[in-house]
Amino acid sequence: EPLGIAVIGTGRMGADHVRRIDRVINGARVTAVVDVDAERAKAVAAGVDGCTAHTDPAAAMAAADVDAVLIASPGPAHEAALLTAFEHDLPVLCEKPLTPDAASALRVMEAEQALGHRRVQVGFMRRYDAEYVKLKALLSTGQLGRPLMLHNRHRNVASPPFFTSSMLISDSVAHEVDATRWLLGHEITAVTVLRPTPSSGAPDGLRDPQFVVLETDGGALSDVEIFVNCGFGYQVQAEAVCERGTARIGDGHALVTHMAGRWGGTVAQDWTERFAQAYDDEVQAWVDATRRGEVTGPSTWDGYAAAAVCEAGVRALEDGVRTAVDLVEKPALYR
Ligand code: NAD
Ligand code: ISE
Repeated sequence: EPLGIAVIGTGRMGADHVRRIDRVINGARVTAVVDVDAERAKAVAAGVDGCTAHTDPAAAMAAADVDAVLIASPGPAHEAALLTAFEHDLPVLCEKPLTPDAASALRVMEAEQALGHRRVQVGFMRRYDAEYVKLKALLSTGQLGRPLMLHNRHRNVASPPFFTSSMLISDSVAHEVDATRWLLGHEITAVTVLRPTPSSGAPDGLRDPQFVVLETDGGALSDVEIFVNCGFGYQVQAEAVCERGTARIGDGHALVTHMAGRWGGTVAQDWTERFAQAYDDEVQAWVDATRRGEVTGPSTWDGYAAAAVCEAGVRALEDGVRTAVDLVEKPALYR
């Protein structure tokens, strides 16, 4: 029997995950979709055999053919959907961010602990990207020595109209926060945000780009250039500088052409293109683990830690000073 999944939120990511579950991955089918926009939910459901459309997440989660939940609504709606999923003791794949701030992430972590078992995989899909996986594997061998610094670049073509200066941190740099914690195996202890004069290509009032410096409890530094209106493409790069060498990913050199006196290649235009394989592998890994009765991948603890670092980052952006990150002690469930 394939796993019956309810997808909550059928916007850009949600609709793409519905397509992925329906056509790309094995062992699951979409049995329900939910959106506050009833017409959008109906339109997406119409394309999938046996899929019902809802406007209330609770109604979908109560349906007999729903075994698991994929949350792809906006971040502020995640907490309510997660708590409802816990009431039904359903496994969840929750798009990043787990929740928009540390207090709400803590409430989710406490509710999961009250269940007594892990139920959540957080959608930090870079952990499934082939290049990131290679970098992590190389660092783990110890051949390069201890990582000293990580340099990250994260560029989007253009930000959506609702994007605020703090979202550059909480929505975008959230990925580098998780990637840094995962690649280095360190917790982040402090955040500084430097703010160059905004690009004239950014919407009025948006602090874009920003330069973020993360300090870790292992004594490493991770810096992030976040530039969400770079205009030319979607680029995510990372370079680890270690005691005996460096390793770098994201140059996009898979195909290089030479023609008419020039050489070059193409730049991806958005995340659905750059991370297509990562999303497919992420959702397949979640379905496979769920069918085995296991929970793998980024945990609620990882979602909470990222939320706490991003919250400190937003304060650092506003105040212009280095801001320490205060994490609660890691609960036994996540050790
Ligand atoms: P979107 O605005 O395109 O879609 C969100 C959808 O959710 C809309 O259709 C909206 O009507 C619906 N919605 C709003 N409130 C709801 C609620 N309470 N219950 C049900 N539906 C609700 O946004 P998106 O770009 O698809 O982002 C969705 C999530 O995916 C966010 O958490 C975002 O951070 C995340 N995301 C992740 C990646 C990634 O690379 N992993 C990329 C983009 C977005
Ligand atoms: C978006 O929500 C994502 O998660 C993308 O991966 C990221 O590149 C973008 O900046 C975010 O807004």
